[in-house]
Order: sequence, then structure tokens, then C-alpha cells
Amino acid sequence: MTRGQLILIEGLDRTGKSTQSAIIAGKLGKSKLMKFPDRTTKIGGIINEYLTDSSFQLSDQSAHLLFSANRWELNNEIIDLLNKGYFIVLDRYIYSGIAYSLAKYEYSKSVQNSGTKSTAIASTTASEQMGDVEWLYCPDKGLPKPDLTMFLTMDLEELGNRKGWGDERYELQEFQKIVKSSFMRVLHHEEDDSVEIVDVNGKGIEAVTELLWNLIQKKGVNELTDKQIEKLR
Ligand code: Z5A
Ligand code: MG
Repeated sequence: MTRGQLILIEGLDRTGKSTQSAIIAGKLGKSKLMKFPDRTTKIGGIINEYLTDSSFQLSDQSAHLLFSANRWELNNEIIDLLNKGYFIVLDRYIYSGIAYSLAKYEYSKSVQNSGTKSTAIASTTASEQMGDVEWLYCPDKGLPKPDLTMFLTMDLEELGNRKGWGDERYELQEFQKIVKSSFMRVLHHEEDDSVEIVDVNGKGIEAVTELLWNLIQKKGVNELTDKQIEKLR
């Protein structure tokens, strides 16, 4: 039986993930675009409140598990659609899940060391589990593994010029620096050839689409495949 393929666009904040995911889904024909967090589900509603209302309190562990639970809410739909021959474009997924939690831990530690007050991002106490990559990864085990992951990266100075900063809990710029190094720790792009880092510095929307589309064609993920859907292990 042939199936469609699962393509993930990850990246730093404001690098154009949502812009590119929509364009790429449009180029793939029979396709579905899925964005994580999916704020339209029950669990997604709680995540939305957490991200947009700084007075809404959740432990770091609960927030981490909710983001993963939100992916599990869509697990069956993803598998069904792939088996029906749809190409699925994911706008963020598991790597955001691990990298942001890890970044919160690192940020909390730096806040603790500098003696600064707690912020919307992190309490002054770094929760031990948030620093444990194995613990962070566990709840996502068993979810479908993307056939191709493209991680959009750019210099933090250029990123600061993009529109829309400052609306949500995780968007402070010093935090973004830690997010970038956390992503680099969890992507394992050197040993996993389904993960590609894409430098989008100084590139307009069309130029980035061309880069991504070339990669998609080179990897053959725009064609139906008879490979089994791989699961995260
Ligand atoms: N999070 C988490 O903690 N755990 C998890 O498991 C998951 C997520 C899945 C909300 O995510 C937060 O959830 C996020 C991670 C955390 N933390 N933060 N922040 P979100 O996906 O909802 O975040 P968002 O609000 O959509 O922002 P974004 O995804 O970071 O932006 P983007 O999608 O990468 O960029 P964009 O919306 O496509 O473009 C941004 C602007 O730049 C816009 O004005 C574009 O027109 C412009 N743009 C785009 N491309 C270009 C180029 N090439 N040149 C110039 N301008 C451009
Ligand atoms: Mg987005």
C-alpha cells in the first residue's frame, strides 16, 4: 500500500514556518496543513490560555505534557490521512516540544544565578525534569516520525526585526538565544539524514520556498511511498 509523506517545518520563532508551511502544502496537491500547538482542540484551548495569559499558572511538567498530549490528539488523523495518500505539512511538532521545555530550564537557571526576579517564562526554580532530555522526549515516543524535517534558522539580530514579537509568553529575545542552542541539542541532524538545517538569513519568502522545495524534491518526499510510517523511538 502506498501512502503520502509527513513533512515537518520547524524553526526559531518568526523564521517563517507558518508562511512556508502554507505555501508548501499548496504546492503538494492532495495535502493537509497541521499546526502545533493545535489551539482548536480541548487540550489546545488550555495551551492557548497558557501561552496568552501570563496569570494562568501551570507547572512546567504539566505544560510540557499538554503540548505532547495535543500531538497525540491528532495522531490517528495523521496516520489515516497519510494512508489515504495525503501529504501532511506540520508547522512545529516534537522538536519544539523538547527544545522549549529545555530552554525554559536553562533560562530558569540563568535567572536563578543572576538573582533576577521570576518572569512570565520561568519561575526562579528550574524543574529538574525540564533539564532531562530523555524525560522530555518520552511522552512523544510512538508518534509518527516525519519523513523530512526542515529546521529554519537565522541570526538573532535579523530575527529581532521580524514583525509580531512580544505577544506571547515565550518571546523574549534573551530567551530566543537559549531556544536556538536547545534546538541544536535535540535535532540530531548530524546522525539523522531526515533532518535538514536551512539557513534563511537575508532570504525573501520566495527564495526560502525555493530552498525548501528543492530539498523536498531531492529527498523525494513529494511522491507517494510504500515505506511504513516510522514511529518515534
Ligand atoms: N511550543 C512549545 O513550547 N511546545 C510545543 O510542543 C510546541 C510549541 C509545538 C507558540 O507557537 C509557542 O508554542 C511557541 C513554541 C511553543 N513559542 N513561542 N513563541 P506558535 O507556532 O503558535 O508561534 P507563532 O506565534 O505562530 O510564531 P512563529 O511560529 O514563531 O512564527 P513563524 O510561523 O515562524 O513565522 P511567520 O508567522 O510565518 O512569519 C513571521 C513574520 O515574518 C510575518 O510577518 C511574515 O510575513 C514575515 N516573514 C516570513 N517569512 C519572511 C521572509 N522570508 N522574509 C521577510 N519576512 C518574512
Ligand atoms: Mg507560526
